Amino acid sequence: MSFFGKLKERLFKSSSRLSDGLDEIVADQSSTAAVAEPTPAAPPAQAAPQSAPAERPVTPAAPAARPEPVAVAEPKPEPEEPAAKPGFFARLAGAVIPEAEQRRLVDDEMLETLEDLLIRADMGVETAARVTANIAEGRFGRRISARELREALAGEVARILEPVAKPLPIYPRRPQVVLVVGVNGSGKTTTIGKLAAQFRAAGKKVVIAAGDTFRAAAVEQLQVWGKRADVPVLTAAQGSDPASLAFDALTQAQRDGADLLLIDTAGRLQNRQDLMEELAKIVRVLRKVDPDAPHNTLLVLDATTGQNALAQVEVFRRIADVTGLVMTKLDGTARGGVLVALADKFGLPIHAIGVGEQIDDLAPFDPEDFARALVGASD
Ligand SMILES: Nc1nc2c(ncn2[C@@H]2O[C@H](COP(=O)(O)OP(=O)(O)OP(=O)(O)O)[C@@H](O)[C@H]2O)c(=O)[nH]1
Ligand SMILES: [Mg+2]
Repeated sequence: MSFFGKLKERLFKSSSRLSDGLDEIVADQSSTAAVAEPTPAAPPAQAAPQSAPAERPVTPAAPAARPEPVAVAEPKPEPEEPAAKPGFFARLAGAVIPEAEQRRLVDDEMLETLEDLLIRADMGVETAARVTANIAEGRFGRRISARELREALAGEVARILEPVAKPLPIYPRRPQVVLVVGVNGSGKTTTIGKLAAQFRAAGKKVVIAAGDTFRAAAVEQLQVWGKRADVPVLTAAQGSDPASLAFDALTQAQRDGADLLLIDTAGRLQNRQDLMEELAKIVRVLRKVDPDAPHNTLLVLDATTGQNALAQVEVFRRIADVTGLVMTKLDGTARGGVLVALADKFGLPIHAIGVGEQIDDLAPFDPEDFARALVGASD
């Protein structure tokens, strides 16, 4: 399967939520404004078409016996309106009438529904408003199909993501020190294992430092990944100072002529001041060996935390001078839109995304593929 296919399949929850929502917006002809105007003659003025004539559904009466499409893994968010409304039948009709035939007037009501949908997809209030305004531009007062809406949205999302999609840069300087930070369980250790395997496969000499000295299990977990990736894992006694392990690891990596040193750290909640100070200490100690280290500080974010990811970026950026993001667990969450909010708000590079627990489930971040997968657009 192409990576796009895999991404789309993995992002199923996010894209099905958004995609279904887009279909519903267009199929919902209950609005008085959703009138069949023969041609999109209306000027793109922001004045709402108050004088819109009475409702005239575009779609013929639906064969109501048709079941709803089944490809929905979770309850659809239906906040505003009761189910038994003209839009409901229009939606049923959507199952039999080709998508291209259904069009919906882009008016204030439609745009408001779209904005709500984007907020529910975790894009954040500001980003959702901006995206909606951009979609309105040049389309207001015109009639749009679900496919066109999906394409327009994919375009807007890709435009936001484009500037931040950057693979982890590799510098000529050796060893390049990559410090990996994040809250508990965000996927740091797994991401290190995946990165190690990929860089190893690309011919780099990689060393991992098991900087999470709190949990014995953390070291074992990293050793398993090290074995899978065929990369040595440097460890220290449980409970020992992670900064001193980082120091030793960098000295050894220099001695061994390693290309990359990946340093795992313990998960730390952003409100634990002591743990945050420990992180700052790791950085200070690394700089004693190499004033430019760490060359990259990756913040690993769990997509399932939704909007909380934004707060995590703010705190970690203050403490650890974050240079880039990795977002994990985009499979199995309906909150993939948070990545758009992150890109829009911080502009930090997004190096990779995690779409599963296996070694090859870390992919470079391709903005166009991601945008299309997120909104459920076709390949
Ligand atoms: N579905 C899915 N699971 C993931 C992904 N990345 C990590 N995980 C899982 O998330 C859980 C936590 O991952 P870890 O890598 O241990 O997270 P961590 O940040 O090192 O956790 P702590 O060291 O406890 O702070 C594990 O069960 C991983 O298998 C991903 O992209 N998709
Ligand atoms: Mg860990």
